[in-house]
Parts: sequence; structure tokens; C-alpha cells
Amino acid sequence: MTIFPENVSTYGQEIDNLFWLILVFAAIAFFISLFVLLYPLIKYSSKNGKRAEYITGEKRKHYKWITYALVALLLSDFVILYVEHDTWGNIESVPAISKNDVHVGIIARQWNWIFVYPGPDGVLGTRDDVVIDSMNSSLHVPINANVIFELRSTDVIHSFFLANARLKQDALPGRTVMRWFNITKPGKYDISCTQICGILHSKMRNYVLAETPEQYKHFTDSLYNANKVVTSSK
Ligand SMILES: [Cu+2]
Repeated sequence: MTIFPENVSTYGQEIDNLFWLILVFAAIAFFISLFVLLYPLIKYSSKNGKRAEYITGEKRKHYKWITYALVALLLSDFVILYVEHDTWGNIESVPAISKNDVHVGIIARQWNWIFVYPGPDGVLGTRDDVVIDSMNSSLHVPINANVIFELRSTDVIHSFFLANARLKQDALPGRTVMRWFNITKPGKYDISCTQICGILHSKMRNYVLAETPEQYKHFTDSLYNANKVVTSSK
């Protein structure tokens, strides 16, 4: 069963598994807390001929239950930490860029996502880079390739959210954050901003267009051809 948008990234399933694991722990804690709150209300309430009991919780036989709850909570935290360790290690360490991978820049501004393609030399930060700054534009990427991106912001804090890849990362002014994703299914996927960033926050809607390697090559060839002025001035 899934209540999420379709997962199309290599590591998305691992994130979903973590979600369910944490939900189960939180649900158990929630229902136990509810029971602990409601049970004494009923058991120790006033009845005919009997006053309600006032329990301060200072006696050892009472406060030991706080220790049990604390230990149970810490244990469940450690289980979650243990299980998620490998997943986060995989997602947060950016793989080295190999030949088939793509290196792009993503810049957040009020109110659009700007995409920077590396140009014919394949290297970001050189004079042949091509910058696309247009509302509702798409970031073209090839499927089954690591897309390594440098995320920046020109003004306030934004948050890059690619739900179908289970990827969310804040874009912070003055900082460059490296992250990656790998999409396995062609399609057009929403990018949204998940940090309130001003009056047109909700309009910060762009797309990732995942294409076959041939389609992607065709796109970049025509993009770089159209921007030859920049290329030839190198
Ligand atoms: Cu934003």
C-alpha cells in the first residue's frame, strides 16, 4: 500500500520504509500514552462513597514508570538510528562523478528554480555553462544516471522538494549544498519549494523531465547549439 506519489528514484523505497518504521514506533508510543492518560482517570475517579485519589507521582513505585517510558523511547530511537544509518550514508554522500553522470546547478530565487547546465565541456562553473531562468521550466535529466547537483539560493531560504525521488533539501543563501538523485523511469515530475519564501512561494513550481539518454543528448545538443555565442567566446 502506498499513500505517496509514485517513487521513481533508486533510493526512494528506502526512505518510504523508514517512514513506515517511524510511523509504527510513533503510533505505539501514541496509543500507550493515551492509555496511560485515560486509564487512571477512570480507575481513580470518584465513585459513590469513595473520593477521587490524588496521586502526586513522588513515590518510587510511581516514578519508576517514568524511567521505563524514557528507556523505551530511547531504545526505539536507537533502533531507528541503527536502521536508517546506511540509508542516510548512501543519500548524503555524493558519489564521484563518472562519465554517464550529470553535473548541474540548481539555484533558488524569489520565485523560481534556475537550472545551470555544464555546457559542452561537461564541467560546471566554466564559461560555456547555460543558465535557464524561466518560470515553470523543466530540468532535463537522463534516466538511470546519477544527477549530482549543486544547490544554492540567491536570497532567502528555499527548499528543493522532488517528491517522486523522495528528496528534500534546503537551499541556503551563501552556501552550496551538493546532493544527488537517480531517476529510473521517464516522466515529468514536480519540483516544489517547501519553505515559505515570500508572496509567490506557491508559484515556485518547476519540473524534472527524465528522458532516455538519447533524448537527453538531443536536448543538450540543441541547447548548446542555441547558446553557441557563449561557447565560442571561450
Ligand atoms: Cu522558495
